[in-house]
Amino acid sequence: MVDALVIIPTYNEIENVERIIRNVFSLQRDFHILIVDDNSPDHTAAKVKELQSEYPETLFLLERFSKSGLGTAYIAGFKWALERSYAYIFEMDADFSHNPNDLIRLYNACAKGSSDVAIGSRYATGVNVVNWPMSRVLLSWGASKYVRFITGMDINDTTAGFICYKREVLEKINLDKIRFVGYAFQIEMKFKAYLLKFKIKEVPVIFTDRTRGASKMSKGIISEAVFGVIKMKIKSLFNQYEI
Ligand SMILES: Nc1nc2c(ncn2[C@@H]2O[C@H](COP(=O)(O)OP(=O)(O)OP(=O)(O)O)[C@@H](O)[C@H]2O)c(=O)[nH]1
Ligand SMILES: [Mg+2]
Repeated sequence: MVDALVIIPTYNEIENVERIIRNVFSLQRDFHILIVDDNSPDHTAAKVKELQSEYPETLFLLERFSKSGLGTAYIAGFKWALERSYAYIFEMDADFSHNPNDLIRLYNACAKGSSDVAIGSRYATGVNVVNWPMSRVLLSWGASKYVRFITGMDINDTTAGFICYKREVLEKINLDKIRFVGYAFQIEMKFKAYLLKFKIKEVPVIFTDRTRGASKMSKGIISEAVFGVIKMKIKSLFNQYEI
Protein backbone atom coordinates (compact mmCIF):
# COMPACT_ATOMS: atom_id res chain seq x y z
CA MET A 1 0.00 0.00 0.00
CA VAL A 2 1.41 3.37 -0.97
CA ASP A 3 0.70 5.77 1.88
CA ALA A 4 2.15 9.00 0.46
CA LEU A 5 0.79 11.42 -2.14
CA VAL A 6 2.77 14.29 -3.64
CA ILE A 7 0.52 17.11 -4.85
CA ILE A 8 2.09 19.26 -7.58
CA PRO A 9 0.11 22.28 -8.82
CA THR A 10 0.98 23.28 -12.36
CA TYR A 11 0.40 26.29 -14.55
CA ASN A 12 2.39 26.30 -17.78
CA GLU A 13 4.97 23.78 -16.65
CA ILE A 14 5.37 21.91 -19.92
CA GLU A 15 9.13 22.23 -19.63
CA ASN A 16 9.21 20.66 -16.18
CA VAL A 17 6.25 18.35 -15.75
CA GLU A 18 7.58 15.18 -17.34
CA ARG A 19 10.98 15.43 -15.68
CA ILE A 20 9.54 16.10 -12.24
CA ILE A 21 7.11 13.16 -12.53
CA ARG A 22 9.81 10.75 -13.67
CA ASN A 23 12.11 12.00 -10.98
CA VAL A 24 9.61 11.33 -8.18
CA PHE A 25 8.82 7.87 -9.55
CA SER A 26 12.53 7.01 -9.64
CA LEU A 27 12.96 7.55 -5.89
CA GLN A 28 13.77 4.69 -3.51
CA ARG A 29 10.44 4.97 -1.78
CA ASP A 30 7.04 4.81 -3.51
CA PHE A 31 4.96 7.95 -3.87
CA HIS A 32 1.80 8.61 -5.77
CA ILE A 33 1.53 11.95 -7.62
CA LEU A 34 -1.47 14.22 -8.09
CA ILE A 35 -1.01 17.02 -10.61
CA VAL A 36 -3.49 19.88 -10.19
CA ASP A 37 -3.49 21.78 -13.48
CA ASP A 38 -5.42 24.99 -14.20
CA ASN A 39 -6.02 24.51 -17.91
CA SER A 40 -2.46 25.55 -18.76
CA PRO A 41 -2.36 27.06 -22.26
CA ASP A 42 0.89 25.21 -22.91
CA HIS A 43 -0.97 21.85 -22.56
CA THR A 44 0.75 20.65 -19.42
CA ALA A 45 -2.32 18.48 -18.70
CA ALA A 46 -2.11 16.72 -22.07
CA LYS A 47 1.47 15.72 -21.24
CA VAL A 48 0.32 14.34 -17.90
CA LYS A 49 -2.43 12.31 -19.59
CA GLU A 50 0.11 10.87 -21.96
CA LEU A 51 2.29 9.82 -19.00
CA GLN A 52 -0.73 8.29 -17.26
CA SER A 53 -0.68 5.44 -19.76
CA GLU A 54 2.79 4.64 -18.47
CA TYR A 55 1.87 5.14 -14.79
CA PRO A 56 -1.85 4.25 -14.70
CA GLU A 57 -2.03 3.38 -11.00
CA THR A 58 0.27 6.00 -9.53
CA LEU A 59 -0.12 9.24 -11.52
CA PHE A 60 -3.32 11.25 -11.11
CA LEU A 61 -4.57 14.46 -12.65
CA LEU A 62 -7.08 17.00 -11.40
CA GLU A 63 -8.03 19.54 -14.04
CA ARG A 64 -9.57 22.90 -13.25
CA PHE A 65 -11.05 25.31 -15.76
CA SER A 66 -8.90 28.38 -15.24
CA LYS A 67 -5.94 29.73 -13.26
CA SER A 68 -7.26 30.08 -9.73
CA GLY A 69 -4.15 30.34 -7.58
CA LEU A 70 -1.80 27.98 -5.86
CA GLY A 71 -3.75 27.94 -2.59
CA THR A 72 -7.02 26.75 -4.07
CA ALA A 73 -5.13 24.22 -6.21
CA TYR A 74 -3.69 22.69 -3.03
CA ILE A 75 -7.05 22.74 -1.27
CA ALA A 76 -8.58 20.81 -4.17
CA GLY A 77 -5.64 18.41 -3.96
CA PHE A 78 -5.97 17.98 -0.18
CA LYS A 79 -9.66 17.13 -0.52
CA TRP A 80 -8.86 14.62 -3.23
CA ALA A 81 -6.24 13.03 -0.95
CA LEU A 82 -8.55 12.89 2.07
CA GLU A 83 -11.19 11.07 0.04
CA ARG A 84 -8.58 8.33 -0.33
CA SER A 85 -6.44 6.62 2.27
CA TYR A 86 -3.13 8.51 2.10
CA ALA A 87 -1.45 9.01 5.46
CA TYR A 88 1.18 11.52 4.29
CA ILE A 89 0.31 14.33 1.92
CA PHE A 90 2.97 16.54 0.33
CA GLU A 91 3.15 19.94 -1.32
CA MET A 92 5.84 20.40 -3.95
CA ASP A 93 6.47 22.80 -6.85
CA ALA A 94 6.89 21.54 -10.41
CA ASP A 95 9.88 23.73 -11.22
CA PHE A 96 12.64 21.78 -9.39
CA SER A 97 13.08 24.51 -6.79
CA HIS A 98 12.27 21.67 -4.43
CA ASN A 99 14.59 18.72 -4.83
CA PRO A 100 12.46 15.54 -5.10
CA ASN A 101 15.14 13.61 -3.17
CA ASP A 102 14.16 15.62 -0.10
CA LEU A 103 10.67 14.07 -0.18
CA ILE A 104 12.15 11.09 1.62
CA ARG A 105 13.64 13.25 4.37
CA LEU A 106 10.31 15.00 4.87
CA TYR A 107 8.54 11.64 4.87
CA ASN A 108 10.90 10.26 7.49
CA ALA A 109 10.42 13.29 9.75
CA CYS A 110 6.70 12.46 9.92
CA ALA A 111 6.60 8.69 9.48
CA LYS A 112 9.66 7.71 11.53
CA GLY A 113 10.07 10.84 13.64
CA SER A 114 7.35 12.41 15.72
CA SER A 115 6.43 15.38 13.51
CA ASP A 116 2.93 16.10 12.26
CA VAL A 117 4.14 18.67 9.73
CA ALA A 118 7.61 18.63 8.16
CA ILE A 119 8.71 21.79 6.37
CA GLY A 120 11.45 21.75 3.75
CA SER A 121 13.11 24.84 5.17
CA ARG A 122 15.39 27.28 3.36
CA TYR A 123 16.23 29.19 6.50
CA ALA A 124 16.62 26.57 9.23
CA THR A 125 20.42 26.70 8.89
CA GLY A 126 21.35 30.11 7.47
CA VAL A 127 20.04 30.87 3.99
CA ASN A 128 20.03 27.91 1.61
CA VAL A 129 18.87 29.47 -1.61
CA VAL A 130 20.66 28.98 -4.92
CA ASN A 131 20.43 31.28 -7.96
CA TRP A 132 18.02 33.83 -6.60
CA PRO A 133 18.92 37.49 -7.10
CA MET A 134 19.75 39.19 -3.80
CA SER A 135 16.52 41.22 -3.95
CA ARG A 136 14.44 38.04 -4.06
CA VAL A 137 16.42 36.41 -1.23
CA LEU A 138 15.91 39.49 0.93
CA LEU A 139 12.21 39.66 0.12
CA SER A 140 11.65 36.02 0.97
CA TRP A 141 13.87 35.97 4.05
CA GLY A 142 12.41 39.26 5.26
CA ALA A 143 8.88 37.96 4.70
CA SER A 144 9.63 34.88 6.76
CA LYS A 145 11.04 36.96 9.63
CA TYR A 146 8.09 39.37 9.42
CA VAL A 147 5.58 36.55 9.64
CA ARG A 148 7.46 34.96 12.51
CA PHE A 149 7.43 38.27 14.39
CA ILE A 150 3.74 38.98 13.80
CA THR A 151 2.37 35.49 14.36
CA GLY A 152 4.72 34.28 17.08
CA MET A 153 5.27 30.96 15.34
CA ASP A 154 8.63 29.35 16.06
CA ILE A 155 9.36 28.68 12.38
CA ASN A 156 12.18 30.18 10.32
CA ASP A 157 10.74 29.53 6.88
CA THR A 158 7.12 30.52 7.32
CA THR A 159 6.42 30.88 3.58
CA ALA A 160 7.90 27.53 2.53
CA GLY A 161 5.89 25.49 0.05
CA PHE A 162 7.66 22.15 0.34
CA ILE A 163 5.77 20.31 3.05
CA CYS A 164 4.69 16.92 4.36
CA TYR A 165 1.44 16.87 6.34
CA LYS A 166 0.16 13.96 8.30
CA ARG A 167 -3.38 13.22 7.24
CA GLU A 168 -4.74 14.15 10.69
CA VAL A 169 -3.52 17.74 10.26
CA LEU A 170 -5.48 18.26 7.05
CA GLU A 171 -8.50 16.52 8.57
CA LYS A 172 -8.52 18.94 11.51
CA ILE A 173 -8.20 22.10 9.42
CA ASN A 174 -11.42 23.34 7.84
CA LEU A 175 -10.25 23.57 4.25
CA ASP A 176 -13.27 25.64 3.29
CA LYS A 177 -12.16 28.38 5.67
CA ILE A 178 -8.74 29.02 4.14
CA ARG A 179 -8.81 32.67 3.12
CA PHE A 180 -5.65 33.18 1.12
CA VAL A 181 -4.96 32.13 -2.43
CA GLY A 182 -1.35 33.18 -3.10
CA TYR A 183 1.81 32.99 -1.02
CA ALA A 184 -0.10 33.75 2.12
CA PHE A 185 -1.80 30.38 1.77
CA GLN A 186 1.45 28.76 2.91
CA ILE A 187 1.58 31.01 5.96
CA GLU A 188 -2.05 30.37 6.82
CA MET A 189 -1.68 26.59 6.71
CA LYS A 190 1.26 26.76 9.10
CA PHE A 191 -0.57 29.17 11.39
CA LYS A 192 -3.53 26.81 11.65
CA ALA A 193 -1.32 23.80 12.34
CA TYR A 194 0.45 25.89 14.98
CA LEU A 195 -2.82 26.99 16.64
CA LEU A 196 -3.96 23.36 16.67
CA LYS A 197 -0.69 22.50 18.47
CA PHE A 198 0.56 20.05 15.91
CA LYS A 199 4.26 19.26 16.03
CA ILE A 200 6.02 21.17 13.26
CA LYS A 201 9.59 20.41 12.24
CA GLU A 202 11.90 22.22 9.86
CA VAL A 203 14.05 19.95 7.73
CA PRO A 204 16.85 21.99 6.11
CA VAL A 205 16.77 21.85 2.32
CA ILE A 206 18.54 23.67 -0.48
CA PHE A 207 16.14 25.63 -2.65
CA THR A 208 17.18 26.29 -6.25
CA ASP A 209 15.57 28.90 -8.47
CA ARG A 210 13.68 27.56 -11.45
CA THR A 211 15.80 27.21 -14.59
CA ARG A 212 12.91 26.45 -16.97
CA GLY A 213 9.49 28.00 -17.44
CA ALA A 214 8.13 31.28 -16.07
CA SER A 215 7.52 32.47 -12.52
CA LYS A 216 3.98 33.27 -11.37
CA MET A 217 4.96 35.65 -8.58
CA SER A 218 3.01 38.97 -8.52
CA LYS A 219 2.57 42.16 -6.48
CA GLY A 220 -0.98 41.16 -5.52
CA ILE A 221 0.35 37.97 -3.98
CA ILE A 222 2.81 39.94 -1.84
CA SER A 223 0.34 42.53 -0.54
CA GLU A 224 -2.16 39.79 0.29
CA ALA A 225 0.51 38.33 2.55
CA VAL A 226 1.70 41.55 4.21
CA PHE A 227 -1.72 42.76 5.31
CA GLY A 228 -3.41 39.39 5.55
CA VAL A 229 -1.01 38.13 8.19
CA ILE A 230 -1.71 41.02 10.55
CA LYS A 231 -5.45 40.54 10.12
CA MET A 232 -5.14 36.82 10.73
CA LYS A 233 -3.17 37.32 13.96
CA ILE A 234 -5.51 39.99 15.33
CA LYS A 235 -8.57 37.84 14.65
CA SER A 236 -6.93 34.89 16.40
CA LEU A 237 -6.20 37.03 19.47
CA PHE A 238 -9.89 37.86 19.73
CA ASN A 239 -11.03 34.30 19.02
CA GLN A 240 -12.54 35.44 15.75
CA TYR A 241 -10.35 33.18 13.67
CA GLU A 242 -11.91 29.97 12.44
CA ILE A 243 -9.52 27.06 12.02
N1 LIG B 1 -2.67 24.91 -10.59
C1 LIG B 1 -1.99 26.06 -10.38
N2 LIG B 1 -0.66 26.00 -10.17
C2 LIG B 1 0.00 27.16 -9.95
C3 LIG B 1 -0.65 28.42 -9.92
N3 LIG B 1 0.30 29.37 -9.67
C4 LIG B 1 1.48 28.73 -9.55
N4 LIG B 1 1.31 27.39 -9.73
C5 LIG B 1 2.31 26.32 -9.62
O1 LIG B 1 2.84 26.40 -8.31
C6 LIG B 1 4.22 26.11 -8.28
C7 LIG B 1 4.98 27.32 -7.74
O2 LIG B 1 4.84 28.42 -8.63
P1 LIG B 1 6.08 29.28 -9.15
O3 LIG B 1 5.73 30.01 -10.39
O4 LIG B 1 7.28 28.41 -9.21
O5 LIG B 1 6.13 30.33 -8.02
P2 LIG B 1 7.34 30.67 -7.19
O6 LIG B 1 8.09 29.44 -6.85
O7 LIG B 1 6.82 31.53 -6.14
O8 LIG B 1 8.16 31.58 -8.22
P3 LIG B 1 9.57 31.28 -8.89
O9 LIG B 1 10.54 31.11 -7.79
O10 LIG B 1 9.84 32.51 -9.67
O11 LIG B 1 9.47 30.05 -9.70
C8 LIG B 1 4.60 25.77 -9.71
O12 LIG B 1 4.54 24.38 -9.87
C9 LIG B 1 3.51 26.48 -10.53
O13 LIG B 1 3.29 25.89 -11.78
C10 LIG B 1 -2.07 28.43 -10.15
O14 LIG B 1 -2.73 29.47 -10.15
N5 LIG B 1 -2.68 27.24 -10.36
MG1 LIG C 1 9.09 28.34 -8.23
